[in-house]
Amino acid sequence: MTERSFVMVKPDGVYAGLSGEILSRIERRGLNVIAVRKIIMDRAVAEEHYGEHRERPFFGELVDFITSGPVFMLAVEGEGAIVALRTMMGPTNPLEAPPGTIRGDFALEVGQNVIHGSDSPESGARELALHFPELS
Ligand code: D4T
Repeated sequence: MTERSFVMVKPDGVYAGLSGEILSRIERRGLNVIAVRKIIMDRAVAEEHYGEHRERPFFGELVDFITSGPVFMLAVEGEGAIVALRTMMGPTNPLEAPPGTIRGDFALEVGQNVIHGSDSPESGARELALHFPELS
């Protein structure tokens, strides 16, 4: 089934110069990148994006981190895009991520794990409406 995902290279990944590498991996997988934007995310938008984690102890640090520098945001579409991207990213904790995955190749810490990708079609729709409203 054709799905849409919101993907974001986080500030650590942008700082490390990984935006092009990650865009390239997504394109070479055969997924369709339908929009891109590089911005520093507003704090209010970041709090909305991570709303499900509002009560978690790491919420403040998470929002501080994601607004600490530019992020490279992508709207991605394709067959099974959600699962395809999640498997390319690897698990949230990079120490559990196998080599060949983005986190397994480029990250070590859960708090600086280089990339975000929507975890379900519903999250994809919510996150794309938040960050790429022009696609709605
Ligand atoms: P994102 O949303 O960034 O793609 O991450 P995941 O979907 O893989 O993981 P998540 O929603 O469980 O976590 C969101 C974000 O919070 C950071 N985090 C997470 C953290 O700093 N400490 C923690 O203990 C956890 C669980 C990492 C990703």
